Amino acid sequence: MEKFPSDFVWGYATASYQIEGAANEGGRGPSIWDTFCKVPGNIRDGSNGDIATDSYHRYKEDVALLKSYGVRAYRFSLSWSRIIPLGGRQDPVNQEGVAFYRSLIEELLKNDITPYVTLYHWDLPQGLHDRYGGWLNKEEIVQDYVNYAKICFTAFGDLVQNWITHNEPWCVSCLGYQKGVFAPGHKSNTEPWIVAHNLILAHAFTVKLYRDDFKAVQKGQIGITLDFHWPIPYDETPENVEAVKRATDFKLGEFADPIYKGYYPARVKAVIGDRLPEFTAEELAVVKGSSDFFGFNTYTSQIIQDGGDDETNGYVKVGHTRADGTQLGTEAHCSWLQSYPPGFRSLLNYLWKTYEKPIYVTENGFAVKNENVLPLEGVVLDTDRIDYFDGYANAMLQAVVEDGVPVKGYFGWSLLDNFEWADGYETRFGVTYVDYKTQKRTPKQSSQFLKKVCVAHPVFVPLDPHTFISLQWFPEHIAA
Ligand code: GBH
Repeated sequence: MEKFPSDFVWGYATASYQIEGAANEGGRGPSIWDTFCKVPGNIRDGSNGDIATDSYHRYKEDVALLKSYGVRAYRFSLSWSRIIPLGGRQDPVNQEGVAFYRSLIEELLKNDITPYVTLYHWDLPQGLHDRYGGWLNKEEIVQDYVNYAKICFTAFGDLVQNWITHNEPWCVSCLGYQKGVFAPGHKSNTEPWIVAHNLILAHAFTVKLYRDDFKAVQKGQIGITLDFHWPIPYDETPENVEAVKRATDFKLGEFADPIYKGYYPARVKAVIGDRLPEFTAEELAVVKGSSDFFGFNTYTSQIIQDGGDDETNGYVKVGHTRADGTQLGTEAHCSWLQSYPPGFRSLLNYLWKTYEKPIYVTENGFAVKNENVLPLEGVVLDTDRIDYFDGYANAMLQAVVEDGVPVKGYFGWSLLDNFEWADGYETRFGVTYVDYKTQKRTPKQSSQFLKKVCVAHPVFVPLDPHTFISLQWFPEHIAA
């Protein structure tokens, strides 16, 4: 019977475009998501982030909610185009935007809540996309991103000691430039690799700037957040076991290997060939080792089969149904997500053994099916979400206590129901129900469940029989 360490960080996460609203207020310039949402068919319910959860105006109420949920950390993102409306290094800074984030940070600190600040959660200033192609233009975007980061470190770094450069660069490059299901909606087989490369460089040169010019005084840490779901082979045929490794390299290794080890994965190079840019020696020196921790978001596990035409995942088919026809776990409102705690434990072990960095789980959460109507009595009994958090917290505890994985913190996704990108407002991930007509916030039962976990650090019973650890597909990681 064991507990989480007493300095374990518990928090909730959000992102600017998903919650702020006030799209045309406070001097904010448009981002590529404002533009993307206007194209009919891009967002399932035809909605956008113009109002979202109105957190630009209601941030004090949101901080009060965090406080009432017993967490001591909050991960949120800054809207680049609220700080620099046109985005570029020659463009004016919007002091009203800076003041807004300053007020939010001060409100958090007043309530003993530590800010974890993401610089980029997908909302590129439209100005940069129009001016030179945004993430496609290495010479320009890296300098503009570093300049934006410098403004943020200067404006907030006296109060912020935890920085995350990018959120899920795989989603930016592959969903934005290959599948076209996220902004800016491009469909290309060359662009995603250029964008991925430029995202890595922008991240790395920003970390260098922080370490060279800010860290000594501000004493913070800085890293990146990647996304990954634990892959399980459909069966033990060599093709499907190899497919798992390829999927891992394409989705995780594409970013993690350069940043933590200093090279692109061989399997990605072999398939992408000269569409994959190369780092110069000087760039590589900056890229390698450019993250103080391993930030990652994870939601589910995936059953992987060789084949298909999806290059972004490494030509594998992704599902949740095992060879014997059974499902991995409880289905969510969105088809890509099923609850499967054992995969979380395995993933934490894999990340630690492969990359050897302390880990922050910067997002983890569940969208309960058909949660759209607030029950009349105002109590949202979100049992599937509670079960999810229970299972995932247990799996994490086992990774920490039994396997010795240094997980430093955990952020539930999300504080509030919010704008779920291409899903619009139908899919709800919050521990707080938001009535989008009135913006009234109602805590769901899951918020009270997680409160017990993080306030009391209760004792969990380790080794629930279903939370086995399964690293057998990566034999190099099995302890002797
Ligand atoms: C995270 O993305 C995001 O960081 C967060 O903003 C978001 O609200 C949260 O998760 C919940 O979704 O891959 O073509 O089937 C998680 C990664 C990327 C998973 C998009 C679902 C669906 C489109 N997500 N993906 S596709």
